[in-house]
Amino acid sequence: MSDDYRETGLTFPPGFVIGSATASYQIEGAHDEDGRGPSIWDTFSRTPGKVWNGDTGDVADDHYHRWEADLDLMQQLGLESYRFSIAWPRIQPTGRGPALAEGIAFYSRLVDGLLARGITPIATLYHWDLPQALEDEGGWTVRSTALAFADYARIMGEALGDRIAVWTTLNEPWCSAYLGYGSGAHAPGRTTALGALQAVHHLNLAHGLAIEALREVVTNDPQYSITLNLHVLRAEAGSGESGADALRQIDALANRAFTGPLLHGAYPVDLLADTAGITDWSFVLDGDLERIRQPLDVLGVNYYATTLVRRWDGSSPRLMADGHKDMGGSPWPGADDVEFLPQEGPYTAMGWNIDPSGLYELLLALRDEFPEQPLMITENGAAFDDVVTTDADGTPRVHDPLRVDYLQRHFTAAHRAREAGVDLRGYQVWSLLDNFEWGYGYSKRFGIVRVDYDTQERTPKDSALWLKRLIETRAIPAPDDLAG
Ligand code: IFM
Repeated sequence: MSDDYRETGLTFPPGFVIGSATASYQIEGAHDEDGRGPSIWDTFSRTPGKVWNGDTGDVADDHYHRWEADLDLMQQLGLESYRFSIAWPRIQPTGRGPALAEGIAFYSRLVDGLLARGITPIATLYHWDLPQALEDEGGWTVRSTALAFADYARIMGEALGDRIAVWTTLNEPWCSAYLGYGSGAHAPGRTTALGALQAVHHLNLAHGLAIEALREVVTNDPQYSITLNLHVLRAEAGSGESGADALRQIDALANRAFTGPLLHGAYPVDLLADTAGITDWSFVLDGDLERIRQPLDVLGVNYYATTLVRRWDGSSPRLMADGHKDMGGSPWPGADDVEFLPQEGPYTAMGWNIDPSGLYELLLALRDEFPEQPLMITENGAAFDDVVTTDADGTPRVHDPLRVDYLQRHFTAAHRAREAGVDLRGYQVWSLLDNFEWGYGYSKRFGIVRVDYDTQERTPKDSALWLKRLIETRAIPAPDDLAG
């Protein structure tokens, strides 16, 4: 077994679903077509200074118009599954009221197209594009947004609930709550500790209510899930008890604020104590915790990098290398005395450290805490500064050895976790297409397929051909073993 996780030939059994993922605002474009209402990301990206280069999702990858060719591309790459998200404001422009037929028709065609190509549809109901009208009423800081989300989930269950294989309620509620309402790095860009914690609870509640609504209306036998970006935390070597306590505090905010209510039916006692100066959590009403704790057929796990912490003693400026854009507020309510330390490289173009052992550790930790809980990697991938070259015959190529290496090492970690007894059901690479990377606009390319934003031309990168080879052979290929 190699220590660097660069193994080849390890095989994944049939039934381990390998595919790729995207999200609506990041790829669709067509921001004002067919009745789509504005989302918080339309507003945020139009606000000067919020997104690099002033980029918006107005056009993005123009997937709304090119969906059919994109499905063909997925088929050519041999994807077994496609994880996409539904834009709530395409269905309900203000987040309430009757569904727009055009919005439903778009996703219905997409799902039919996937099924016709033998690709399993994994649908996420919320990947951050909240209807702006709901934000104007308080967004995720208020309970009514969770209730509205349940209505929207019901609409989608009625429309697609005969065909979706896996329903994911929320993508990374950590980001929605703490970056959206705490640090201000994400839409809606609000910056209060209380708002962030209210959002945590209302997102958790929205998840529970949505699953209840879906269960009432779907007619097939889907799997229900939520996707979390659980943080793999490490305390600085030698930081002793204070480092361990900093880790515990961040673990409560980052991880257990979600896994606690979702899987144990309670918020962690230490989270409530750590945040007592901000709130008494009286927005958690009787019955909420029962509704949040829904049996999950599969827990979605997104993993990119690790996080290194220690207690800040105030003797020098506080280090905040937590991998998120600094937009003034804090994504860590009540943890102003925790430092986030730079980590050993190598790094991706996001500045995130590459460490496949973190994925392995995370999967094993989940197995230990939730032994009966099946898992799926719903995102893993990397942004790099790709270079386009041209073959002698004029064919464009993107040789992206760093991304291939990243994937090889993380697939190895996933394989090792399975060997160690983790019930890991699949792996969705982030992302199928280069796309709108939130506060960084189009400057960061995560795709295994290059998108030329001037022409919308798609070019599968070497990483896409490597993934295709993996799916064809079921074995981790050598880095230069690319499908033709
Ligand atoms: O692009 C995002 C995605 O929308 C959510 N998870 C992390 C990705 C990379 O930052």
